[in-house]
Order: sequence, then C-alpha cells, then structure tokens
Amino acid sequence: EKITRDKRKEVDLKKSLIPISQLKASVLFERETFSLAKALRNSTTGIIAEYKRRSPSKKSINQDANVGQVAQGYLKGGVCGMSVLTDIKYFGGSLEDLLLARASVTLPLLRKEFIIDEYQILEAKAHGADVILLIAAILTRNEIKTLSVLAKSLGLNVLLEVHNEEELHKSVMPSLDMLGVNNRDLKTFEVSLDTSKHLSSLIPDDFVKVSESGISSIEAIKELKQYGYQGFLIGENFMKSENPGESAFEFIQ
Ligand code: IGP
Repeated sequence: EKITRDKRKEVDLKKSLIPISQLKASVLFERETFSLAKALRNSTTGIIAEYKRRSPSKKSINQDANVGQVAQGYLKGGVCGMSVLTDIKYFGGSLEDLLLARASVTLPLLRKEFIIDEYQILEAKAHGADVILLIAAILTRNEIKTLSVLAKSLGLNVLLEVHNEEELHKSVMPSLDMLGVNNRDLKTFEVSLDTSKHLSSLIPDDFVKVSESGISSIEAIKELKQYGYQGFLIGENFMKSENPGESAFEFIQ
C-alpha cells in the first residue's frame, strides 16, 4: 500500500484534535527549542537515531522497547539528535511517544510525520519537538514555503526530505535548515546510498546535508562524509536490537 496525501488526510480527519488555543497554551509550546542543525554542524559523528516500532517495508522491528529508555540510551550512546515517528497507521507511533521522549532527554527531537498542514506543526511544538520533517514528494513548493516559514517562526528547525533531482529543485528555499536525502524510495521501498551520493553536489552548501535510511555501517558513514553529509538518520539498524541505545553506543565507539 502506497503512502499518499489523500490517505494521510483520511487518517487525520478521523482522530479528534486538541483545539489550537489549547496547544498554544501548553508549557512545551513556550519552551526554547534545541537546534539540530547547530548540533550536527558541531558534531564529528552526526548520528540522528530514530525510534521506530514498525514500518510498511519491515512490519515489526521492535514493539517492546520503551521510548523513554531508548531516548536515554541514545543520549548516552552519543547521538546528536533523535527522531520519533508519530504516525500511527504505517509506523505504530504516536504523539505520546514524542512527549515521553521529550520528558526523558534534552536531545534535539524531530517529529517524524507526514506533515501536510499548519496544525501538525503547532501540534509538534506543543508535544516537545525541536525539528519538523517536510517531505517534498507530498508537498507543493508553495506548501513547503508556508509550512517552513511557520515552523521557523515557532523556533523549530526544518528538515526537508527529497528523493530525486526534481524534488530538490522544487524545494530549495532559505526557510529550510537541513536538506535530507532519503535513500529509500517511499513508493517501492528500495534502498540505495547512491541516491545520497548522486544528489549531494546539487545541494547548496548553506544547508546541513543529511543522509536518511538504510545506513548500517561506519564505512557507509565515512563514505557519505566525503560527499559532504554531516547528518545520518538511522532507525532500523538500532531498533532491531533489543537495546537500541547500546547498539547506538557500540556503533558510535
Ligand atoms: C530511518 P532506517 O532505514 O535507518 O530505518 O531509516 C529513516 O530514514 C526512515 O524511517 C524515514 C522515514 C521517512 C519514515 C526517512 N524518511 C519519512 C517515514 C517517513
């Protein structure tokens, strides 16, 4: 089953939403955010570790790991930031997971979600996110602009994800902080690090470059660094272990 905008909307319409006034009145909405872009620029490892229970391509990865414990494990392991899936339908995640991660660590946190409207950005801030993901494949240039400008105005970093040249050309604008290249094709689930290598030279230098998905070795990271990448988003490779934090620690050592 492919992930499309329309499906995303169907899911959103079904859940009951917290009123915007209530989101804006929350304590977390007022907090000063951490900058993932800054953390990545100052880091030698650049690892963004993801909390992911399951995925459309892998079904179950790790249903039992406690998100707060994983967050603390990642922090101890030396990661730069953490990504938390909040999508229920495809990834078994929730905003509750984001809140629990926020309560457990001071790491920059990315809300990993199919964001298509402004409400989801207010929601992200109110649940402790520091960074939002925008996926070029499901947004127009105008939407990317409106959503990223709103996120910036709330002090959030923006990670824009692309998978090909066309998406990259459509998306580049000053209101983004980080440009992520997804090595996984969201339509076929095929993974190739060549996607990152191929697109790297087309990404302007003022953005932090992040390589996403399918990374499972230090050798891969060394190679991607030579292409200018400073961030590496890793999920499954850590989550498939019983103790994802320890797995991240061993990886980074
Ligand atoms: C992590 P992996 O292969 O290390 O588990 O991948 C992350 O890149 C992946 O979960 C991801 C993703 C996304 C998930 C990247 N972009 C967009 C959902 C939506």
